[in-house]
Amino acid sequence: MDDLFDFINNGETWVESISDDAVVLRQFLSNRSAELSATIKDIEQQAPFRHMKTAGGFTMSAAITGCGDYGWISDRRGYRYSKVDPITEQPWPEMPKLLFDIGQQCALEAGYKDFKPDACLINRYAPKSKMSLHQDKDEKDFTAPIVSVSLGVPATFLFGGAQRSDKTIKVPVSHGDVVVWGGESRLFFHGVSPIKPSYHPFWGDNRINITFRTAG
Ligand code: MD6
Ligand code: FE
Repeated sequence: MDDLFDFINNGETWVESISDDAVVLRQFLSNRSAELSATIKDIEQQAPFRHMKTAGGFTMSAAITGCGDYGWISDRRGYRYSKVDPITEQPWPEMPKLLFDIGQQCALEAGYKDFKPDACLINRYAPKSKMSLHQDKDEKDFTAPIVSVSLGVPATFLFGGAQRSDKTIKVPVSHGDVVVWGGESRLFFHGVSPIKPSYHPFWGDNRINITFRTAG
C-alpha cells in the first residue's frame, strides 16, 4: 500500500521558502517509510514513547522519544537536554546512521554544510495532538539548523517570528516533507495545530515528526 502511495509521487520533489532562512523540502522522504518505521521500532524498544510533563504541570499530547548523544526532556523542572533517558536511566539509543545521514542530507539540501546532529527527537501525534507555539532554544549551537521531518497524516505547521506575538503562517506539511530552519529564523516561534483525524496507508492515523538538532 505504501509503495502505491509513494509511487504516485513519482519521485517529484520541490523546495518552498516559508520565511527568512526557512524552507520546506517537499516530498523529500516520501519513499522511506519502511526503513524509517523499522528504525523507529528499534529505538522505541530501547527508549519508549512517553508523554512528558511541562513545568506548568500539563501533559504534552505528543508522545516523545529520541536517540543520539542528547535527548530532549521536559518535566516539572522545565525543558532541557539530557544524556540519560529518565525512564530507563540509560543513555539514549545511538543515532542510527540512516537517521544521521537523512538529517545531514536534508540540511545540505537547504544550504547548511557540515550539519552534525547529535540529538534526534521523535514525536508521535495521535489525532487531536498538538504542539503549542514555542522556540527551540535549549541547544548550545544556534548556528546549526533544525531539520524537521514529517511522516504519516498531514498537519498544519505554524511558523512565526522572533516574538511570540508575531504573526504566524500556516504551512501544510504532509508525509515526506522536511522543514529546515536556521540562520535568521533559527529561534523563530513554531508549533503544530491539532491533528485532524485522517488516515495514511502506511502510518495509519498517526503523524510522526523527527527533528534533528545540534544540542551539545
Ligand atoms: C513538529 N516539533 O512536530 C515540530 N520542538 O512538526 C517541534 O517543534 C518540537 O516536537 C521541540 C521539542 C519537540 C518538538
Ligand atoms: Fe520545536
